[in-house]
Amino acid sequence: MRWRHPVFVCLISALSLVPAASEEAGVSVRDAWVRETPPGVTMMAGYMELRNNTSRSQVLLAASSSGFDRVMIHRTVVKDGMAGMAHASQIELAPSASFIFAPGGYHLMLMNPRRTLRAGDPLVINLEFRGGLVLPVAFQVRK
Ligand SMILES: [Cu+2]
Repeated sequence: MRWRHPVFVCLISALSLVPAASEEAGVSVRDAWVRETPPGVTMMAGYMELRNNTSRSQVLLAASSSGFDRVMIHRTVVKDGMAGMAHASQIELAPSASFIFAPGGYHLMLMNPRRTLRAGDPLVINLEFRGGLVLPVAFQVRK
């Protein structure tokens, strides 16, 4: 089975080190996950809780992942009873504040997966903050 391949196991151990690095940078990320979708679906959504551990505001400007053609910051909006999505150009985190991306609200819109992601698969999404900080975050694929 592919999971048992030594190179793949090595990749998983490297990814498990990612959260520690995120905390050193002053912004920590908790509960980062992506909802599994049926094969052929061209968009997936990612959720997480961001926390600013510094005394300065931090601004999330963009995100990217080698697993997708494009990652955008979106917000679910309901207008005239219809749910739609709006692009958010940035997310500002006040000092010591948390910001939650959750179903029905803000999400990372993951466009055109480059491979099929199944529950349990590793996935890294890079979060890009103002000032040049880039945090690689390990997301968990869940059912
Ligand atoms: Cu969206």
